[in-house]
Amino acid sequence: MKIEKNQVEQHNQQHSKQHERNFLFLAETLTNQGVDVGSLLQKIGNLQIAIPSWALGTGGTRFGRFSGGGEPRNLEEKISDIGLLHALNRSSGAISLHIPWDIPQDAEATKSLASSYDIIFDAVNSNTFQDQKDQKLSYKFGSLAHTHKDVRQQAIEHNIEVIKYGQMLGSKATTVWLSDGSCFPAQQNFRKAFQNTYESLQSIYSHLPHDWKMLIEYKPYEPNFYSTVIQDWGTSFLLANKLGKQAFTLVDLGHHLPNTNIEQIVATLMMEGKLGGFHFNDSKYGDDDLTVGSIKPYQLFLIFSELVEGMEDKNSKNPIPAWMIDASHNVKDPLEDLLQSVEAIKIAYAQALLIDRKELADAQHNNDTVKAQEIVQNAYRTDVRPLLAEARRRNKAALMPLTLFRELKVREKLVDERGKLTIATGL
Ligand code: AFD
Ligand code: MN
Ligand code: MN
Repeated sequence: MKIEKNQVEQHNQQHSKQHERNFLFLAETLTNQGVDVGSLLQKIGNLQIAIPSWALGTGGTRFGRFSGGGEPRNLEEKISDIGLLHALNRSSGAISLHIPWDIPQDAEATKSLASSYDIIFDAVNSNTFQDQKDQKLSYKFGSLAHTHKDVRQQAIEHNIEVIKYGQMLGSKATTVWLSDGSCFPAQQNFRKAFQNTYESLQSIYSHLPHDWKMLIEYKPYEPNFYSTVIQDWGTSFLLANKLGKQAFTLVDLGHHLPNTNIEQIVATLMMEGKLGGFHFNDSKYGDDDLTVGSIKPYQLFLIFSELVEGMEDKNSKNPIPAWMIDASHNVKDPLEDLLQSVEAIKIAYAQALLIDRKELADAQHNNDTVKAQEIVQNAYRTDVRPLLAEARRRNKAALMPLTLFRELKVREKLVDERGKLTIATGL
């Protein structure tokens, strides 16, 4: 199924009256506050968020998985699903592949299919947290950190292969997330595990094309419960610094222990020019992978406040991070969930753009705590949704993507096309 331009236009016409009223009112209020609404709309409209290929099917837990129907059965259908999202919001113009789940059979054909939907290839992801059917050695006790050299070598070669697939498709980064660690005290020698990981990453890094980045994720626990080799941002940052200019830390919002001050991590990494990528999701307990902004929207906004400060800093050496959603949908329709996540990201971004940086800097300098809070909360409490809708309208996307998704009965049509019992690869 494909969403046609005239279906979007028709929807926009139908809803334009109400939208214009909302937008004009907000635009006037913001203009009176000294905000340049034109440039704000441009920034909001330009932000693209990559969709991971593994988030298009129903996710599950170790207790089970309840498939929703019409899930994409192969890479082509995953690309076409993202094409649907992108047609609706013009903000999801990139896909992130997980190898070996998404090995392209014919890279040129895959590339041209994606570009027919205006989609490019974001970071490629390796998988050494599972054993594949035809795999010689097991990753049960780790991959890049494994005690045995031949296992480490196998994992290194897999990562190099992932980069090769990415090159064929025009990706510019590879993301390494390791499940390596231990479940019990004394199971693993921390120093050796770290050193092995570092040396393995060095081998992979030496195969990185010169215009590529290596993004290193960290995670405090799961699937290993006692220790994780790259447990926190400090360890990832340490590795990235040791590896070199092309290595960066990737922040996944779900990969922190409760109450961690993620916005402060973001600020520090950006200051050091080492924030390479971002995985958005939300979480109550751990790596819950819930819809972005569904649990802690204020935290998301504060994180965006730091991201905006980092991005708008003219002296910053940090590249613009690779934005991606890394979520899992257990009860919602994955496409609807992703539309909600993109919307939440853009809301937080727009609100962060509204913060009066100069006033805030003054309040901070004068230790005026009350004023500093007022400034950021004033931005946070602004209903920016008409700005998002207007930015979409200007990009020829739908005023209300989720409403149009339902009006067009997209899921019903996908179930008709693909069947009820399809299952997408992923977790
Ligand atoms: C993990 C990580 C990582 C990985 C993904 C696999 O967040 O991004 O690639 O899940 O599905 O928890
Ligand atoms: Mn992630
Ligand atoms: Mn995760």
